[in-house]
Amino acid sequence: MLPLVRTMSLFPSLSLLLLSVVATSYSEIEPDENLPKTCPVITCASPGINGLPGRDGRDGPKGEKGEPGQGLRGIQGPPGKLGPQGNPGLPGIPGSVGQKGDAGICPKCDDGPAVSERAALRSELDRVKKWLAFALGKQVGKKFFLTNGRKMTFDKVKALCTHFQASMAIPMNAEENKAIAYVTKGDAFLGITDKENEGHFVDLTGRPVTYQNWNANEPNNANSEEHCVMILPDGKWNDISCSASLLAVCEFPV
Ligand code: MMA
Ligand code: CA
Repeated sequence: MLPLVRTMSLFPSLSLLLLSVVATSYSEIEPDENLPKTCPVITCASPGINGLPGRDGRDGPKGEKGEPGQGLRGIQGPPGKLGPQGNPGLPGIPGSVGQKGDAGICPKCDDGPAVSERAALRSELDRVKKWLAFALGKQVGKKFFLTNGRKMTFDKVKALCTHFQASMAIPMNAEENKAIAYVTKGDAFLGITDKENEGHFVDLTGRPVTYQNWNANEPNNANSEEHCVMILPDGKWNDISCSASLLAVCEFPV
């Protein structure tokens, strides 16, 4: 190039000629948009053709961290690992009571003789009851009516029956009434009075009598002093003074 520049300075007309040739050749070439538009008019020495691009420079410093992305959320990941064991919970409420267990076994508890002894006593008691039923009284249902053959006031009969763990005879029905009449042959106190309320007969437990077997024209409360009840030989009833002396008859539970 230098030789050309020097030559052009030496021969301006030649330079113009050369330039026109160059210009002509440039106009025939398609203009390159990427190339800097250099002025083709030469007022000074014409510039040379651009050299090849240099090599890439070294990497710059690392940039600042970017803002979080706005992309779609990913799918849920797999479950995490099992955490540590928690503290023990509070005690639960008590359960319901279980069923009764089986009877225990006790090799040294020798209850064989006691069991056989109870059976023997039960057998003998049954035989004694039969003797009494045969010799002394008459059993009706679960009652035994017995008399000791003695006469006394109402209060004495009541105390006597209580002493023997029995109660005064109270007929609850015709069968029991008949049994009492049979045992006493009549003239015995029954456990019935109207002491509390005249004309309202109740038994010794306070219950109004439901079964009654009054004799004709009874109860008449003769002399206004008859608040107890007696059974006659035929089983009929008569109200009588509690101070009268009549047979004691008691009823015993079987
Ligand atoms: C008569 C009769 C009865 C009365 C007794 C008292 C014999 O019967 O009046 O009602 O209770 O006498 O002894
Ligand atoms: Ca009477």
